[in-house]
Amino acid sequence: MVRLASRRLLLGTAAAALPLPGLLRARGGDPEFEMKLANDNPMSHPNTIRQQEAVDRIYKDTNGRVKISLFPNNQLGGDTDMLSQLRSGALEFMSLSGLILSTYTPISSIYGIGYAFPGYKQVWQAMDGELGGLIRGVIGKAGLHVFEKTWDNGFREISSSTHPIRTPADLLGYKIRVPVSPLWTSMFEAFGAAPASINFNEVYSALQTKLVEGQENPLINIETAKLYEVQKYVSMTRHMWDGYLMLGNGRNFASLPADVQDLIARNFNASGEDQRADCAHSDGAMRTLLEQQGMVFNEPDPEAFRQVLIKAGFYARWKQKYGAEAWAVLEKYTGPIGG
Ligand code: X2X
Repeated sequence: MVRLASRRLLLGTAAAALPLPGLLRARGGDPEFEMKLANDNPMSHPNTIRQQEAVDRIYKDTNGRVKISLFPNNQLGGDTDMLSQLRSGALEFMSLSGLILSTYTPISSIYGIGYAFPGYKQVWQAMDGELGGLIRGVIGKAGLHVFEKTWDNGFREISSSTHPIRTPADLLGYKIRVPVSPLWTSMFEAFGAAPASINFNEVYSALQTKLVEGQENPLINIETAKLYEVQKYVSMTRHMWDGYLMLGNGRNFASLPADVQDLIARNFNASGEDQRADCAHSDGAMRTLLEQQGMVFNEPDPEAFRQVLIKAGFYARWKQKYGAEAWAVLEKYTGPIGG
């Protein structure tokens, strides 16, 4: 322990002066722990960039003792596949939407209820506070490790190849891709649309072949996954917020020495905060880029969509599923929902 700490100090001083690649191998030999981290984000997405930074820091701070290799962009499969790998222990770490994880731990989709959060301030208060704590508690008991800081996915907008979504009526019978999660399907069914559950790694081709007309995602995902090549319109519906939970296989993580666990957690959490900052102000720049690619934007009235969800019994149904207690925790941050 002492030796490691003093090496780290030395490394810190030298690394600050100038980068010395050879120094990373000062310990010599193979890494003591080799693990994998996987995500569903393209190379240029802040998730991939910040996750790479985190694993690089972990490698450096342990003098090469802990090597986590990043597999971005669905290299290890779609989210559903990666989640089974994570659960079995074949994969050690992944970032995943809590809504997709809800096929395993139903409570983890609660933050994605339509039109619940007015903005990021309330989102991060909730996810860093009691709501996030409630979700993380359930996931922890289900055999996964979940790191404290949730990363940002973003507020979601609808893109389309056929027509813009101006009013809820434009969604009637609308063929839209949604991620694999009961909450998403339920919400678009409540709008009267025809949702199809498709993993993100198949979205581009589903749009290209017109299997579906549209999809919904934060602008940063529409841009980095180049969905503008196969979509024309973006309707700024901002219908829900989604985040990425940083997950680990529970058994595997618990078997690591405490100092390694702590170092991994500190680095993932710190990079998560950096990633939030990257995403926070990205919408304006992303919109400009997407407009340059020929996409046409419109701003629908969110209230009209919320009213449809109320009338369809969407909020009442999900309140019952999550339970009044969990719903009350959500409402502490969002104010009354669905009234
Ligand atoms: O699948 C999606 O649409 C994505 C990338 O936003 C999620 O991870 C939920």
